[in-house]
Amino acid sequence: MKHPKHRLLKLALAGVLGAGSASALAVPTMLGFKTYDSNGDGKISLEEFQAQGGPVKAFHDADINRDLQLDTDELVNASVHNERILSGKYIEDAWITTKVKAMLLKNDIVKGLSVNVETTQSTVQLSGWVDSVAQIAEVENVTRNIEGVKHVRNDLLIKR
Ligand SMILES: [Ca+2]
Ligand SMILES: [Ca+2]
Repeated sequence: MKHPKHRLLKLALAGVLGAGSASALAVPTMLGFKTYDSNGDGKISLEEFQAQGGPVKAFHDADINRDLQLDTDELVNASVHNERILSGKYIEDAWITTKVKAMLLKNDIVKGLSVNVETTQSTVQLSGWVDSVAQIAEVENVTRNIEGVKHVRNDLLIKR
């Protein structure tokens, strides 16, 4: 049984992450910022990104502050991320698991909870019991910000 609020939160997060095509991850970053920024406003919109053949999912992955625009830093990050994928340099799953656990321990909002962390091919699976929706969000937030984490599966539940 899933707590209704938990479900709502998951839906909200899914909305933020966008419903783009999950296929091609490749970002044609070799083109450079100015090639993308066709209207010259210093930011790359989704339309501009797609016009150069950039996949929707890559755009959302790269848009760290989620303002639906890519700035230079975000494009550079996407580029680095992309090169890692292309060269097969995945950050090791065990390292990610260790790092997530360490960061959760340091976090005042969620420390002391028994959160299970498992990583498979850079996807982190979270499970266990917490006390509130805020804690679910915080655990997910902490996890997403760990370097090398590509996806988070959040199956945390709220204790009754
Ligand atoms: Ca622009
Ligand atoms: Ca942005």
